[in-house]
Amino acid sequence: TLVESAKKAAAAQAVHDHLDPSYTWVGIGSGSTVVYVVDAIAALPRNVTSKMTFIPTGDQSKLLIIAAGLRLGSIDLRPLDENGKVRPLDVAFDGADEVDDDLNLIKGGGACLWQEKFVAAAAKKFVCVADYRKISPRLCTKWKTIPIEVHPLTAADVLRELRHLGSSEPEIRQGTPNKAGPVVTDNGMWLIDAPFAPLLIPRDLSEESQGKGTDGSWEVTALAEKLKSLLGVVEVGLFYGMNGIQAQNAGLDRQGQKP
Ligand code: DER
Repeated sequence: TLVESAKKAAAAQAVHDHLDPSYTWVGIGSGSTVVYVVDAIAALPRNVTSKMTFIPTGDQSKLLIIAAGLRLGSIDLRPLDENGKVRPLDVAFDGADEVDDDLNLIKGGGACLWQEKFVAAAAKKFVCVADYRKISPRLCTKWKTIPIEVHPLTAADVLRELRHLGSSEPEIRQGTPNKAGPVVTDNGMWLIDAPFAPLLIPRDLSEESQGKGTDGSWEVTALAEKLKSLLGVVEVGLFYGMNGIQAQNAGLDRQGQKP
C-alpha cells in the first residue's frame, strides 16, 4: 500500500541520512514504522553494525533488536566518558503519531512513550521517522488525544484534573479485546488518552497568556509542563524542543504530493 511504502521510504532515508558508520550507540523506538528502520539497519554490512549497540524503548523494540541479530544494550548500561559522565547516544530513531510545523510531536500511540522520551532525550540527535499522514499544522489536529502515562492508583484523580484543564472525555486506554481491563505499559503503568483542541505552536503566544491562546487552546510546552506536574503523571506524550529532531516524511511535501 502507499502508506507502507511511504513508511519504508522514510525509514530507508532516515537510516541513509542519519546513521553514520562511526556511531556506536543507537536508540531504537517503538511502533510499526521503526520496524522498517531496524530492517534498513540490519541490511547494512555486518562490519558496520557489529560495532554498534542498540538501546530499546520497550519490549517490542527489544524483541526487534534481538530478532534482527543486532547487539542489544540497555539505557542504564552506557559507558562513562573521560569526565565520568554517562555518554550520550549518537542517534535515536523513533516514530510519531503527529508532527507539527515546529517538529513538536505527539507520541504514545504505541504505549511506549516513557522509555521513548528517555532514550530520545539521551541522544545527541533524535530522528523522527514519519510518513505524510502524520504531518499537521498543529498537534491534536488529526491525532485528537495526548497519551499520558500514569500510576494506576492515581488514574481517577488525573482524569478529574484533565477535565478541569479542558480535556473533554479523557479515558483510561483499555486492552480489549487482547486484554481485559487497562493496557499496562512496559513500566507497569496505565495510559490515559486525553482529547484536546488543536495546540498552539510556542511562537503563537504572547507572554502574559499563561500558556493559552485567545481561543482558549493550549500552547504545546505550557500544556506539557502542566500535565507533567499533575500528581501521578509519569510522562506525557508531547515531545518538544528536542534539538536535532528531523521529521522524515516519505519524500512527500506537506500536502502529501511528490515534490
Ligand atoms: O508510541 C509511539 O510514539 C510510536 O512511535 C508510535 O505511535 C508510532 O507509530 P507508527 O510508527 O506505528 O505509526
